[in-house]
Amino acid sequence: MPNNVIVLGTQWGDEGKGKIADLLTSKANIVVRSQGGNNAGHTLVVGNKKVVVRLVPSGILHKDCLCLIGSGVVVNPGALFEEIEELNKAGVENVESRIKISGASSLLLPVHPAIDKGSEKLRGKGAIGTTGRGIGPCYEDKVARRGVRVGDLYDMENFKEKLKALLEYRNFQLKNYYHEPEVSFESVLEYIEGVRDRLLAMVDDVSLILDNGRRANKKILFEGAQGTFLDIDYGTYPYVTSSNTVAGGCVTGSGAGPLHIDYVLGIAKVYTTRVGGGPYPTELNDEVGEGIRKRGAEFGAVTGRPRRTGWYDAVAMRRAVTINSLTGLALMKMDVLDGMDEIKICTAYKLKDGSISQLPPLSAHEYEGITPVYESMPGWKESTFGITKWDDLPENAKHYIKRLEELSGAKVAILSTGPERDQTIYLD
Ligand code: 2SA
Ligand code: MG
Repeated sequence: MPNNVIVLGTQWGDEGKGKIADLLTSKANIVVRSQGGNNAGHTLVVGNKKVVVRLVPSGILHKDCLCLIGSGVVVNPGALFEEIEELNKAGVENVESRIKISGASSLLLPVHPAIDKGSEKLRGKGAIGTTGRGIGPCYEDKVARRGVRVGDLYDMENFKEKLKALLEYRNFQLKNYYHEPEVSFESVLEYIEGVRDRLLAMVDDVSLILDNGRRANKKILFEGAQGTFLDIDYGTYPYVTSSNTVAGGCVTGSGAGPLHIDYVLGIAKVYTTRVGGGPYPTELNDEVGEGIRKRGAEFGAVTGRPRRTGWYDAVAMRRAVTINSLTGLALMKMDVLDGMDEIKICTAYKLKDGSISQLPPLSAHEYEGITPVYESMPGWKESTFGITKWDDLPENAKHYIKRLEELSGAKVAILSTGPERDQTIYLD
């Protein structure tokens, strides 16, 4: 693997980024998160231990790896410290001293989840199905230039003024639009004072650390969260998250220069899943989909929500390959498709007017009336669980993967056959 690698999801999140990031971080010196917050849930399995990281970069399990939280991340200090406690309890070494946070990252405050829940309620049938963590409202405040940032905590007089203005605005909404209890200035200030010193001790110049690391020939991993089709610009808007989940976001959200990326690794499952609302052309609302959910244990890592399941979507993948300038693909959860008679791949969309499209539309409403055009392939009866060599795969499984590669236009570099680190096939 080259030095500066982006790892990101090419579907709707939960592609298995945690496992791949964890594999690559065993060699990485630095891992950086550039967007999202504790809406992410990256499940890492090491030995018989299962750890879910949310805000903390996946590199944390490797004791010499430096973990950076970039300016594009929304930081909930309480959630961060809880996560650090869990990692400490799991026996991970020097957790807190290895995490560095950009002073330009946004502070997610106790008022943000309240707004998130209030606005979801107001959306009614059109609810986005957010994680309820306050991610969207925190980004709203950032973009509206009324947000508070981690670096604001250096000057508490200035911070208090900003906080007062922010809460005045948000409490007006809570009271008048959402009919939810207001969040008092005193309670937020007390909370912030309780986390301030500890948080400030972690602040550093993330952009500079990355540049120094690059010059010193260090291995740097940019860890994406959520997935390409949850991107605020290129996802199925408005059923998206509030940050840029595509490769470009890894650059702006970390402060690394755009020319300093050597490889973009896209992660996809050999089928698809989605949590929350929004278009999903290949969704299976039948026992086939139920089987995939059961065998794949497709439930949200953060909220426990059952994930929607469906066939692999090569149309969406075409867009993911170009928009992220994917160098290679890691295909995950191969074993979940074991034992099926037939497997389908969506190769095109048939639009409402009958025309055929090779690429997905840009907005959610344009998905109305779309039906997937499927190609059918025979399944395989043998188990692929834990296989580590390409040659050991059933012939039909090989054909399936080769077909996915052909349709996507990106090279398959990794194939995962189980949750453990060594249940992996490397292809060259
Ligand atoms: P939000 O909370 O504003 O980011 O929600 C907006 C949409 O983004 C989706 N979203 C996700 N989809 C999959 N996985 C995510 N993280 C957790 C996980 C989810 C969980 O890794 O398992 O535990 O439920 C994630 N985060 C955001 C969300 O479903 C909305 O569609
Ligand atoms: Mg996840």
